[in-house]
Amino acid sequence: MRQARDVLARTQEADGSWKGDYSGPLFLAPVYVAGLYVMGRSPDARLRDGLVASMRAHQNADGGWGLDVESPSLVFTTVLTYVAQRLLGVGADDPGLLRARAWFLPRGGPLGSASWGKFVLALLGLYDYAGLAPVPPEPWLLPRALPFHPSRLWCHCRMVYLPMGWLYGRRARARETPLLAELRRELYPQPYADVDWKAARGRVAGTDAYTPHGLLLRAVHRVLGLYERFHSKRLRARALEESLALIRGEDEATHFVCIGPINKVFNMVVWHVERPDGPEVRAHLERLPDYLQPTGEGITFNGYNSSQLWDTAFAVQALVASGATAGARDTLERAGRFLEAQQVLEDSPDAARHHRHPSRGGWPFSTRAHGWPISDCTAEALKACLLLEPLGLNRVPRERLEQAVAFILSLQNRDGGWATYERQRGPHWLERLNPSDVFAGIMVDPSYVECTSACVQALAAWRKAHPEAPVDRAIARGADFLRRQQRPDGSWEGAWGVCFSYGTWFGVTGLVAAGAKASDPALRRAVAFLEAHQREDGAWSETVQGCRERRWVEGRTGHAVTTSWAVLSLVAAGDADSDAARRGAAWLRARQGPRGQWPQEPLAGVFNRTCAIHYDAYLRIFPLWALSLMEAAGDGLTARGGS
Ligand code: LAN
Repeated sequence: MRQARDVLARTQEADGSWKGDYSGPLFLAPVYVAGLYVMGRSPDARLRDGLVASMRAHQNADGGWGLDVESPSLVFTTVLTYVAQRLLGVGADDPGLLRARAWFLPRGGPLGSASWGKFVLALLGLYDYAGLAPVPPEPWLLPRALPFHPSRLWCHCRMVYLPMGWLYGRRARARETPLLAELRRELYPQPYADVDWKAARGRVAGTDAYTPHGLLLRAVHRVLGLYERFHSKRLRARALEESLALIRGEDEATHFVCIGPINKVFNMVVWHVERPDGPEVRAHLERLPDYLQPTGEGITFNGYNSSQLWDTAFAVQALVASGATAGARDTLERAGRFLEAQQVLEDSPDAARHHRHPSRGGWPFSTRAHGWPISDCTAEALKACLLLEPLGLNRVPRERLEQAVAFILSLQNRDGGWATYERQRGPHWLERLNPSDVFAGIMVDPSYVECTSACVQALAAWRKAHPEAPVDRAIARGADFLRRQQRPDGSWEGAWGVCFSYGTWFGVTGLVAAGAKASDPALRRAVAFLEAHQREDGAWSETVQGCRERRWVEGRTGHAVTTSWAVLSLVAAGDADSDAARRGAAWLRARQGPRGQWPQEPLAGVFNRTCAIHYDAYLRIFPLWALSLMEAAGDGLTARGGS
């Protein structure tokens, strides 16, 4: 534990945060490269070499690229990565690219790609707009009260389709170059002029079709296709204007960071088309490096501008659990300053106009500049502050903690749970209109076990410090939601971490925070579930394939992060002295390397059920946390004298 604590202390940034690698998805860097190319720009030599090296490092044995660094090949990412490398100057005769072509040509090339890939290719002039399922900007002009108004979509989804709609409405397209003409010859199994674009609209290769298009979506696409043929120019102009105003609002509210990597690039391209070299383009370019991530293999594009706040809030909780000794005090002090500096202190400008929920008091996932606070990030930060308070290290004043509580309360859904950034706005059936092919659960922001548990825990911690706080009902409703979400086998399915071990950790800790006793049948069922999945060697192990298949899928070896979540769940459920918990802790100790680190293992994060993402700091945080709680619970096996 001392060594693990030293590792955390050593890897803290000067600003008090932990800033781990947040890469993993493989569709982000190619979109970035394509965006730059549309803007007539290219990265400098160092960046170019880093990007190419990283892409090469993640090519699968079959010649393709996966949705993320661990997934099997998709046409979407394979074609985009091929194009990105060509745009970065790699020759068509490059052995890696030859293998890629051999993989994607039999699958139809761009014609088999998931929809976002086709869109990016259309921007480059490598795919005809007639071959896209329509994404017109007009829906933004519909009455807000309609259940399918775009403002009701999950914020990540609507922020991607917002600039897409604008670019689609303008049929924006890169200036033609000889390289693009070559690419049109390289990408397709048939001559470009012979492609049947209308037939290409609904086509998608089996590898890319995770979320099939149902009847409803196909009907909507037919209607939109008709509209596209006969649309009014005036209405289009108004819709473009409205979209641009909302794009500007997003840019300003996020200081040009944008909510995520995709809308960051698309918004930047929008401004390039609207006002080349204008102030918006310059502001966007300045914030681009925020997303770049150097890795052991090269340089890539992160899934967010960072995961700093999230990692820091967890690191504080692990360090406090490990006993805030003199050594950890400085570390915690700096972390406390970081938490203080990242709270969002004001609502975003003209919030209602831009369909934004009030932000004041919340914490974001990354940094304050990002400007989009999240329910569970606020909850974890609040928990961390409340742990720092008795140590004299919390720097957030009482009034601002109250604002955080109010922010959390304002986000509770009618079903008692919490979604991510906003209250649930759209009906569940909206999910049937998901046109992404490769993602699930992108249309609606419903209540999640993780967000709900974190909010319940934070409110319970707040109530402990301030027994008069009016949060009882919110906690009880949250706990009810958690109980309803438990599966018959005793587990909870996680949405943002891999997978049932992650969800179950939140399910258990949420119920316990709300007052569930160790004898509670829900907790007993959860314990039984975890025990049933413990390996011979005492570890637990889950892979992202389990998120895709929605069942427990074991990896080849035990995973320290999975094992930590299981041990943390057992301790919370009152089973710290069980055989299962002891064997789990013993495995964790044996797995720790000589310098206090746990060896790299498969990615532990996920989004939208299919894409894995790297939470670099988890390996430094969760084993320490789990061992600390075991030690505190009196596990005779831990090296007591040494900590
Ligand atoms: C994230 C990162 C943080 C994450 C937690 C706070 C951990 C979670 O508890 C709630 C959901 C949230 C906020 C989350 C949602 C999906 C995100 C934004 C990401 C995984 C980071 C990247 C991903 C985003 C959607 C990637 C871009 C791709 C699209 C499909 C738009």
